Amino acid sequence: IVNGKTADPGEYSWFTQLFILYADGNEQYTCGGTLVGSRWILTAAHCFLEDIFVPYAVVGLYDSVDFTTGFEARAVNVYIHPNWDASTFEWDAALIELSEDVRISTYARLFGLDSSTTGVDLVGERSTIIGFGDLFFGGEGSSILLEEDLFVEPDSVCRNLYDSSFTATSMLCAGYEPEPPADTCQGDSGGPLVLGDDTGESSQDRLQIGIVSFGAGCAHPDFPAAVYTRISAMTAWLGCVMQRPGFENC
Ligand code: 4AZ
Repeated sequence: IVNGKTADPGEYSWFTQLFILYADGNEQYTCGGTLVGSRWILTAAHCFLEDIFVPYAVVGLYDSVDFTTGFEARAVNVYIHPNWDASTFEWDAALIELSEDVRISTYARLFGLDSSTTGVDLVGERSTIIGFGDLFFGGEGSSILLEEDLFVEPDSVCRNLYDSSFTATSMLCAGYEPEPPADTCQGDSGGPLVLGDDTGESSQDRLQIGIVSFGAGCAHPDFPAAVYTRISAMTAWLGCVMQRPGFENC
């Protein structure tokens, strides 16, 4: 997160960090996610683009080197959205199945998803981004969980910035006010765009409306908005996978 502020411990208890093992043996935390079922983590499909393996997830992580607040669980399966297209980034969503149910605590809780039918107008709503991603383009990640507020923008804003790369069916546009320019950055992918800001209702009552997907640079002055996966377009697939894991036709 660029220009973010430090979250409070337990404030984003459904926030999950994925630990990724590369084929060369390197281990890194490269993507965020959210706990959306007792043993299900929602993240971005593009987190699996490289030759990688996700050995485990830590739910409720606040400090990247201190796992005591988090619940660590092994990943056993990854379900990629069937319409995911790696060349266009359409339908950028994946569900990770954990080997066990997450033990719910002050720091690890379930998160609600936007289950409204597609078409509910979110434009102009305040929203929140959260993550351990880079502090500036080409920089390093944060060791403490950061958050910042954005606005949901009209689709036309991202169409103007990203041309035909933005398709509103599976994508949502969210942007920042110029000062200070907050944005998601590398390493925040797979994390949530949350409806509402932290001045309103408690984060436990809030809903996830997007997944960090792509953008040009990070808080670049020419690109004041980035692209998020539209959760309301995924409702049927999410319900199907979590209710019938392994079913071929979700
Ligand atoms: C990334 O590389 C990334 N500012 C994610 C989001 C944005 C840029 C890059 C949007 O994961």
